[in-house]
Amino acid sequence: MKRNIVEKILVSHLKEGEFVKGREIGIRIDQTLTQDATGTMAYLQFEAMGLKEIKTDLSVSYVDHNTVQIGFENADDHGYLRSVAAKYGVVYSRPGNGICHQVHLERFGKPGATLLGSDSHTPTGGGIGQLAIGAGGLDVAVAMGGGLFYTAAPKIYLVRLTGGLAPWVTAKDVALKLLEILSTRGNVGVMLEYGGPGIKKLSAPQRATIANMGAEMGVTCSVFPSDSVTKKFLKAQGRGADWTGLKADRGAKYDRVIDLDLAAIEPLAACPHSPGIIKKISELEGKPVDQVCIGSCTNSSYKDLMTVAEILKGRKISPDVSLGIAPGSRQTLQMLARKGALTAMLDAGARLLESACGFCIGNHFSPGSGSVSIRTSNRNFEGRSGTADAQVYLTSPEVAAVAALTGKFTDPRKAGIEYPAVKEPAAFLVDDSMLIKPSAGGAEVEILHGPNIGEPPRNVKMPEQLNGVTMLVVGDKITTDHIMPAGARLKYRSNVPKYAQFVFENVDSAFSKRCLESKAAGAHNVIVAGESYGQGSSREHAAMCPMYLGVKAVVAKSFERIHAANLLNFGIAPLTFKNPADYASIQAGDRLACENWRAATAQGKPAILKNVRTGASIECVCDLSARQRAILTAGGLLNHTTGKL
Ligand code: MIC
Ligand code: SF4
Repeated sequence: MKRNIVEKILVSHLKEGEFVKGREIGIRIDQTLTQDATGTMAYLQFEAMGLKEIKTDLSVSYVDHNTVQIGFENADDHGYLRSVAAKYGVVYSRPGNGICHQVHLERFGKPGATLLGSDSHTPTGGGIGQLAIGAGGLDVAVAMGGGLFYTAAPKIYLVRLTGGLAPWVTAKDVALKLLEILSTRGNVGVMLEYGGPGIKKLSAPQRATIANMGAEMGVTCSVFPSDSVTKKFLKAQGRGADWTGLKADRGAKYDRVIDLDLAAIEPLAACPHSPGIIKKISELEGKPVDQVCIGSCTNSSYKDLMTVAEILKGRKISPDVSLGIAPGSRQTLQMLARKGALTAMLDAGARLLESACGFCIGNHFSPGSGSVSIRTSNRNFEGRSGTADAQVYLTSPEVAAVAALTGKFTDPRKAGIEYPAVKEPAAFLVDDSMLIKPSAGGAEVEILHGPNIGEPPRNVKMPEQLNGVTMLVVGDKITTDHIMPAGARLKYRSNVPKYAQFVFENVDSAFSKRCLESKAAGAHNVIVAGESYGQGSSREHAAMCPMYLGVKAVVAKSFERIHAANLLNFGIAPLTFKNPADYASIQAGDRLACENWRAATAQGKPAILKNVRTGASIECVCDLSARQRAILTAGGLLNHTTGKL
């Protein structure tokens, strides 16, 4: 049988189910990654399930999100993560070592292997032919304990690239172009595979940039073939032995083919407030810019930042612009330092930021009120930068660097700057001293629990009947940043009762209090939403904290993949309207009752919600596998899995 790359990897890891499109399959996970903001809960849940050691080939715990360390909470989390890693056999990447996806690509990713990460941009690893998937922390904890990862056998689209990129046009522009084609919704259950003659001209980090932003399209993952380009990259990382070739069989089938001529792409930008609102830079030309941030897991590899340094070299940034640069990894930073590139950046007026997520998650470097910020990251959701009314645009590092010089959106092809011819290095600087490998005697390690680190909350079994009250009605494309803000609130990730105070903080600041009162009165809280609920991050707190607030169901027109899985993992039913027009008939405060609630969800039957105010019966679908229904009725995956692995 002729197989494409995605099928080859899935089939070679298949442990449960039949490989039939749309059916649930269980696959073995070879590698996992966690980052600190999702990691503390993932390891607390790992412990709560009674697991004693990891069963994967490799698990790595990165510290990259919460590194600002205002107060004791972040450093306490780092201490917990470091001790728990030593105890259970996990590699610990110290704060300062870089952003998980960039470091994993450099030091650990392997073509043909599966990687599950508690971060939505885990698919970055697809740049070197890894089947890399983002998931909630609890799914990652289960995979670390040897449990399977379940997903629907996907629809597989081929993106066939032809031609080559013109000077000043970059991998970021390819990702933005694909966002224009595929948009940020409607791609649940899709895995992207890249092919065609155009890929030969894309380096491994360029491919990783493209794979990274598949997360914004809502696809499960994006995979490139593993070829001579991949081999060269791994060799340059001193990891030639990790290479294996991987390509689609001639004549392999796809559900859809998207043809893209690289030569026809222009420098692009995603405009406020969605990665899917794409314009040409030439259309934005002249618009004043207040802030430029270069970095993040999308665009801060060695070549990205060397190119930025070359653009800045011998020039000064505009007096009206604040420029921050965060190299994606310590490897990149050390190489920039040795090459004198940091000098060029600092001389131009750049502010050097830590090798971490930082500005991307609104953890610092928030722009001024109403100001325009150009960022090389992957998400520009409203308020994510930490400034509610900032206008955030996403571009390539090249466009960002030129704008920092001119103080306005500038088509880089017309800026009078020669395109810097930076090459990928033949050998990267390899210094793994900030990766702490577990040693023997883990059982003796004492786990450090700071006062901000609580127990993971457990849900109760699904109630027999739903005594629902609509706590909130929201529209389309609600992101997990709307549901569970990060930024300044990020430090409460290990303290659910505290973090739960901020659920929907920027949408309806009374939400949390109202939910707790309603829960105390014995009601079951319900959220009603439009299309594509739960876009963006993998943060399971966007389900865990609503669970803590007594939310039992979210009724939406449609859901995004990771968030729907997280809702289920915490015993919240992700229901879709049979008739989307019913959405408009529900108001905040409406009582939604369902008599056969547990039976309906347990048996996969439609749930009929009776709106007590209008008398209408609203048919909702809960399209789940038998395994998922068992998780839901148990009140979530923690209850369902404890004692079973
Ligand atoms: C993000 O980019 O939104 C994050 C912060 O990396 C999240 C993870 C988190 O919320 O901790 C993600 O992408 O999954
Ligand atoms: Fe970090 Fe931003 Fe990447 Fe998320 S998207 S992992 S916050 S750099």
